[in-house]
Amino acid sequence: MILDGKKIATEIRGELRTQVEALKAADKRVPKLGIVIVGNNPASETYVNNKMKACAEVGIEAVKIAYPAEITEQTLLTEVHKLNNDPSIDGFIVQLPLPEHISETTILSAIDHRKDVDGLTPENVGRTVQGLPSIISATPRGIRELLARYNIQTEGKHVVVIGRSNIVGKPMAILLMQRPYLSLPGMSAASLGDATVTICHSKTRDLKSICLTADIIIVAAGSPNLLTAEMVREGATVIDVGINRIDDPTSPRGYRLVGDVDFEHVAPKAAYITPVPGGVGPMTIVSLLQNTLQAYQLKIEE
Ligand code: NAD
Ligand code: L34
Repeated sequence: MILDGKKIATEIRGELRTQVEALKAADKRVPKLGIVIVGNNPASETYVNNKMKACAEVGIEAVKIAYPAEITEQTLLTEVHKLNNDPSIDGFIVQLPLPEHISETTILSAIDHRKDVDGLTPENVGRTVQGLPSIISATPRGIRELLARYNIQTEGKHVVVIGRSNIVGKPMAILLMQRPYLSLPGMSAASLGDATVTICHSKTRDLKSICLTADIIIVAAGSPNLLTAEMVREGATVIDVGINRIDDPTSPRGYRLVGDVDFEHVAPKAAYITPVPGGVGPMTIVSLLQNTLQAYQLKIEE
């Protein structure tokens, strides 16, 4: 069965829209998101445009703050401080990757954790690890929501996460191994967590044997066809996070998108599988909107 992230994300946007409408009806201001983008990476531009569109649909105000690739780290830091101190902004993100001469750690660490709607600051990551209320990074939050909405339980399951990035692999593994007391506003009630998690990466030996013992495989490596049919147990659930552009002169854009999974051969064996596009990507975007509403609600409670 296909896990239809596009459809679920549309449903959640509908729910968010209702919540924003209720704010308007009560004469409250609407949440406002800032999106910082540096340079002109075409993939980043697509993602940021998708984020702006989703905000508009839901009624969240969004501002795009674009800088040329040559911006210095110091100037970008000043911009981050401005957004931290701007009372009209509830949350903001700095779209990654940044140009080589700018340290992602330096920039992300400078974001006020209360406005860190990407959940990437050390404060939010640390709070997530300790099971404290936190803002959770959009992609892991979206994957958890997708599993929850399809009623896929994780308790006692063996989950294999391929990839150890700060944005996907690490926080995903933490969320799924956690005791499920961490319930967030807007989250489904389904008990998610309590899994036995194995994290694999580029130095892992015998990935195939490890994957064959998995009930759920989450692949976030950025490598087309990394997960093939002989690595997947019959009846497993497969979540494909990878987004890879493959040249394709027959396609109007000149490329097509594929994930990290050999979808054609894996899908017949999998109980559930996400497609690319239309799987995890749209869930990432809607999770950012949920995080923005969460930051807004916490701010007005202060
Ligand atoms: P990354 O690109 O920073 O790092 C890749 C990770 O995969 C590393 O930890 C590496 O150890 C591991 N890896 C690479 N090759 C491997 C192999 N052969 N075997 C085992 N492990 C291997 O990670 P990222 O930023 O999480 O991105 C991963 C992919 O997910 C990219 O394609 C990215 O575009 C995509 N992505 C998609 C979304 C979404 O919403 N759909 C969100 C974030 C990232
Ligand atoms: N700071 N940087 C920060 N936060 C993030 O959460 C991201 N990410 C990743 C890259 N850098 C980031 C995203 O937003 C990847 N990512 C992302 C967002 C949206 C989509 C994919 C990745 C998406 O919309 N995917 C569509 C297809 C898009 C297309 O046509 O290219 C899908 O259906 O998968």
